Amino acid sequence: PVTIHRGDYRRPEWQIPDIALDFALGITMTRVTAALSVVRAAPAPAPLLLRGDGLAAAEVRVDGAVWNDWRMEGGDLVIDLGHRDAARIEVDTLIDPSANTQLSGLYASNDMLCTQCEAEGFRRITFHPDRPDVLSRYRVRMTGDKAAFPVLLSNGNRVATGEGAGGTHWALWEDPWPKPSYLFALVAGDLVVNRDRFTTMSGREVELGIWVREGDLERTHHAMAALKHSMRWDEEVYGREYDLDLFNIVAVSDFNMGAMENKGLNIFNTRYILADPDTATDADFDGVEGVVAHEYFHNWSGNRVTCRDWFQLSLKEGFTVYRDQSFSAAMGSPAVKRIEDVRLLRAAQFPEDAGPLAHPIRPDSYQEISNFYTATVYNKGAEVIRMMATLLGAERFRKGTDLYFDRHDGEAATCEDFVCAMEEGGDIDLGQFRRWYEQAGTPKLHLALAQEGRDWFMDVTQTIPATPGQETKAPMMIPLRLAAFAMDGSGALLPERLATLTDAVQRIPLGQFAARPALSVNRGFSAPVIIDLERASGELAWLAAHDDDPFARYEALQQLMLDTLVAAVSGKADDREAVIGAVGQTLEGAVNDPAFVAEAALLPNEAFIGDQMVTVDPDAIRRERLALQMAIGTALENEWRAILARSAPAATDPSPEAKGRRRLRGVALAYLAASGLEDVPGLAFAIFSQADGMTERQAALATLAHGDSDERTHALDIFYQRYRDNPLVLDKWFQVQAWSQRADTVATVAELAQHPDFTLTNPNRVRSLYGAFAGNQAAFHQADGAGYRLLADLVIALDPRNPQTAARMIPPLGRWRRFDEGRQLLMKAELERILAQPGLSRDVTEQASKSLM
Ligand code: DPP
Ligand code: ZN
Repeated sequence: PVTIHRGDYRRPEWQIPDIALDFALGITMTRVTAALSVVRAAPAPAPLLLRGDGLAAAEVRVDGAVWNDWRMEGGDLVIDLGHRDAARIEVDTLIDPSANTQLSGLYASNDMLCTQCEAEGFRRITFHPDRPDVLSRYRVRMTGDKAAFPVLLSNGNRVATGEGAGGTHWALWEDPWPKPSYLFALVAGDLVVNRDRFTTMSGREVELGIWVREGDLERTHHAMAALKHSMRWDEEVYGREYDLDLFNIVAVSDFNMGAMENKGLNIFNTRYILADPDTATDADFDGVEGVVAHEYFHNWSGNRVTCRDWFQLSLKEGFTVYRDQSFSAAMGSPAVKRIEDVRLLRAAQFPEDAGPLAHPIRPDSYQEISNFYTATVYNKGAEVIRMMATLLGAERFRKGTDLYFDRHDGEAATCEDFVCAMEEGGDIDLGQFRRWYEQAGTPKLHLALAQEGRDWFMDVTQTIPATPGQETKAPMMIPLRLAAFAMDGSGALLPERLATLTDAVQRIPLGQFAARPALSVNRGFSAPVIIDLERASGELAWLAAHDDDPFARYEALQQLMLDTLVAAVSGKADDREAVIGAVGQTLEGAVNDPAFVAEAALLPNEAFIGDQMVTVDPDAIRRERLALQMAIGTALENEWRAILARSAPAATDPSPEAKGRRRLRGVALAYLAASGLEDVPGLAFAIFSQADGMTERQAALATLAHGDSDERTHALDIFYQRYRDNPLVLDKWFQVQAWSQRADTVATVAELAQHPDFTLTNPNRVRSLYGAFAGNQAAFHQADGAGYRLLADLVIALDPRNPQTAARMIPPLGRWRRFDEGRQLLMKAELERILAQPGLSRDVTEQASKSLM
């Protein structure tokens, strides 16, 4: 496999100001005629290199005449244009969308044709440089059977339509904004539309459309509301206005990613568009809102200012995730949103940063760019933007983003360009801060309180673990929000301040106190680091009850739970009573802030407990976590029952308060179930049957799925019968079973893989079963290796069909170093078995071979 290096970047030798594409559409055969106006951009006479993947060129025409000076190099088309400085190149390609199981390029989903071009799918449609620093104006003509494809969509504005021969019709679309090929999109199908309008801040009338299959229309209203809120928010917070008369979204069932920000024609996984209270949980609703916003925000952070090369991916993704996180925080509860974001970071990114696939948010090399759409590039990338926003403050950060957008509008930019704009706009030196772009690994801050007379200090030692290719690291610039409290209740001894760490070892003065204060650090999770600070359980419990920063209260309680669980797992004395007391105290806020209480009362998940240990012991973690859950469930039984006794809010009530109450009811039910009380299956089944919406229904079903009651079987049957024709809900049926804490879950997952409704053709279905299973630590790491075998079998079966989705299933196997020797051997053997398959994709080869290193 060829490794591509960031340092090898060269400017394109040819630019392509204009492209005309003509599609004669058919499910099994589509003819694409591409006309590229090319202009030499470098002085030296270089041939024109057009990338192709699985394409054949029958004929090349230059300025209207047949041209013979071309050759194929691998899949690429190389045209020698001699000393010409400009030319019009025409090439025809024939593609079969129905055979495109990779879901990259032009493919068929149900009876619809659609595209996915990021990162390198455009070369599967026609020959093209297919690099993001070649920007063109597109003119797209599509012709297709009117009955099969009544709706014909592409980027930009529809400028003409007409009827053709033999029951065909055509549409001509023009996108006035130059864009890279990865933002090209086309959709043809039998679709219905939810129409709306939006008036931008300067008075532009924009026609909005969400296109779905007949029958799905009623489930598009939440997405539409989210779109309009996003458009307004981007105007108000970033001064960014929409720039076309049309904004279309299409929902597609078979989709590798969550969604795609194609200019003026976003294409979405149905999962992030369709939602109503009967079929979608509150979390699903939030997912729709967040992803609609994310893709919309890309119109500026990604489309108007795009990436120079794929090493800069975090330029658009990290920034856009930060933007969608801020948006969702503003739409709901900022504290709860921050907790959710941090939980995701710790679940997905910290393990990546600590494993064989660790890479900086701006990687230095790759073999297959699809493998770098990672939690590091996206979520750590967002944390890096957030730290700059923290260092600059809101006003100067806005100056920085204004400068960035103004200076680079219409350009393909770099992460360095972004940092420069922050430095100039924010009037700050970010020299050392740039290491966040260069160094992988999660920094660890070892903290200790020190005292000299009445003066107190915080001594900080910063270390960053070695990661592949980076043995030694230099200290990072880290913004750390902190405060200190007197535990006697006399209040804040040190009101919140921002300390900026720059050195490996550093002493931060805190002020003068009579006694040791309770330290509240990394408030709001101001930096994506691991804090190592010895604190007594009494101090943590005090902070969990009294800290004035909600995130810090959550953290204190989580730390208390973690300390207790880690002690129990290692057979040391634990402080269960302190945890029960602190959870009980937290529950006193259940009425006023149910959403926060629900988050805070949840025990850390099994994987995160494992991350605290030298060697992960999945069975002991499962056992001790269940034991603690049972103890909390039993000790606070009355409180949990009281929460459930209050009437449930109507499922149609989307207010943060109602969402919080539903969430807390789910947590209460889970605690009662863990306590093993006899009436709980009946209670869960009653909630399941009487629920007027999916949030409660799924929570009850998931709780039942852990047990072995008759109610479990019954509820699973009812759920299946009721929703078997709704693929997104059926995904949940697979998912709750794969999440189950039952001892036979590996066998169940193997059985479900043979279920008539399981299919490898739909990525959502694959993720709902195997993705959920790989996240079920005790089941996946079953000591006999059956879980590993199951996942490896999937990768091997899926790779020939869909390498992108197959490769995403590898990282759980790559965590072998964290486990005992027996499991290590079993995990490595499966990685080796995968690598031994003939004809393995570049995607899976890269992930599996790096995972073994
Ligand atoms: N679909 C991906 C995203 O929006 C790729 N751009 O993040
Ligand atoms: Zn994105």
